[in-house]
Amino acid sequence: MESSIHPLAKKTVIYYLMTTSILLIFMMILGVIMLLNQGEMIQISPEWFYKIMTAHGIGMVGVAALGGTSIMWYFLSKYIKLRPSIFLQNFTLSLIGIILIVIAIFGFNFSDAWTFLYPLPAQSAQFYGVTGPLLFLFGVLILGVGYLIMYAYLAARLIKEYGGLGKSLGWDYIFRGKKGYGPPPAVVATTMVVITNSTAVIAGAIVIIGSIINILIPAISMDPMLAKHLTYAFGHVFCNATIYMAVIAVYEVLSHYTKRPWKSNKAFLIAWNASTLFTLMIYTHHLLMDFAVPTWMLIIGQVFSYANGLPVMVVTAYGALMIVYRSGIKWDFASSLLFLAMFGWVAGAIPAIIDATIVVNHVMHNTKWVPGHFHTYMGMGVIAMILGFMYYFNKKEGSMKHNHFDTFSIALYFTFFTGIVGSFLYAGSMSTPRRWAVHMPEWVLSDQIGAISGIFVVLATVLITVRFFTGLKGVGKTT
Ligand code: HEM
Ligand SMILES: [Cu+2]
Repeated sequence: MESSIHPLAKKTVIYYLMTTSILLIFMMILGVIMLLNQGEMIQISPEWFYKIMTAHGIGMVGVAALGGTSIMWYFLSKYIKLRPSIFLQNFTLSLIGIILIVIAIFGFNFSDAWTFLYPLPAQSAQFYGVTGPLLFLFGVLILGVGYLIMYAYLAARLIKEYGGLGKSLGWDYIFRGKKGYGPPPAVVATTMVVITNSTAVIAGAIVIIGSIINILIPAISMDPMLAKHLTYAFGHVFCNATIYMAVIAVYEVLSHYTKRPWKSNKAFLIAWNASTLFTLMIYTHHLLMDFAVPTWMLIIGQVFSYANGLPVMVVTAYGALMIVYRSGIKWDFASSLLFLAMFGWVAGAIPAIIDATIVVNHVMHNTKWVPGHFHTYMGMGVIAMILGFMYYFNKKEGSMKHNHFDTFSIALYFTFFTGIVGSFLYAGSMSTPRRWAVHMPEWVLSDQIGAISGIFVVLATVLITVRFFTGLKGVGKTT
């Protein structure tokens, strides 16, 4: 059953991981620069701050998506024969998208944040010219098209192999009383991501095309409220989907290490089905401040935000504890990173649940509390899973072995990432607004603590990345 991965797909995994890790380091440096500026340790102009913030936001989402995709493809290949050219085309279109985005930001001053909320791009087009917003929007569109093609292909493959997406989500076991275990977790998770993220990317494509038309022909405009709905239906779900792709590594790697299969029992299948549905429903928590949105919609946003990730998180955390319990598992770089990552994910959900409460949201939203939450689940969850997968890949496909150096860099990463998110959450609880280039004197200390922690996180990530690149030499022999 082991690695039936096509040699070209294996090479492509390497392209994905190399791009992910290098981009990650650059984006982290941009994050540190923002904190150094907010902490008054360096001074950059507000124009530069917002360019950097835009690049960091979209770049990090891209990093998580590329890393997550490589995990999904690598493990899904164990169960279904996949055509590597599709995997490679997604990489190519992503790369083209990234290049256009970089040119838009640093060449043409696009700085409307990665959420490109309509009508901001049209307004800044009047200021800096249409090239920046158009390049940026086309960049994101091309990237989205790459994902859409990949998801359409995966959907077709899942339907062919399992007889339908309902079947690959285990409906036979949930609704028709079929006995035994459902499809492998990698298949269930991929189905969930295909359904939710295709929807998200289509919503994103509609609003991006609308925005592009509006920039070219200002007489044709969109309803800003509708545009905001579509934008967050895209942004929220796209970010969320990265973790549902990356978590496949937790299932596969922990079961490989413990030599116990991670089976899709009924609770597991119900959880994934529930999260599929909820993920699509809850983006309205980004609109809790918009009084024009009908109350029932906001209540759905609130109630299901509590429930959203919980089912999958609970079955995953519980499953991981059970599979590890008395298994005599050998803890090394991959198994420990993936185990820790799961708790980063759980920890990151707690501040989100607090913030999703409407009354709290009115105070906390748009404060640093929000970056505090998503940096926890992205940085210590998704990214840690991707780093864990990088080690696993080199160990499984090459000959890399854990050493004390790895223990050190992993500890460094988690310790100081806790410092970053701690400083964000603390700043948020003092009502420090997010997305402000310049901070009041009473907020500066938390920024400085964040910046110093950030420098150590960059260092840890550089160490891990260097290990990854040197470990790849061993993989070269087998590809
Ligand atoms: C060394 C690590 C990092 C540092 C120092 C850092 C720092 C920052 C800072 C200072 C901001 C702006 C906060 C504000 O609104 O005032 C920010 C925003 C953001 N970061 Fe990070 N970050 C790091 C890692 C990450 C990672 C790993 C991810 C995701 C994978 C990420 C995703 C984002 C996103 C999506 C935003 C929002 C941008 C926006 O508001 O438009 N960051 N980060
Ligand atoms: Cu959201």
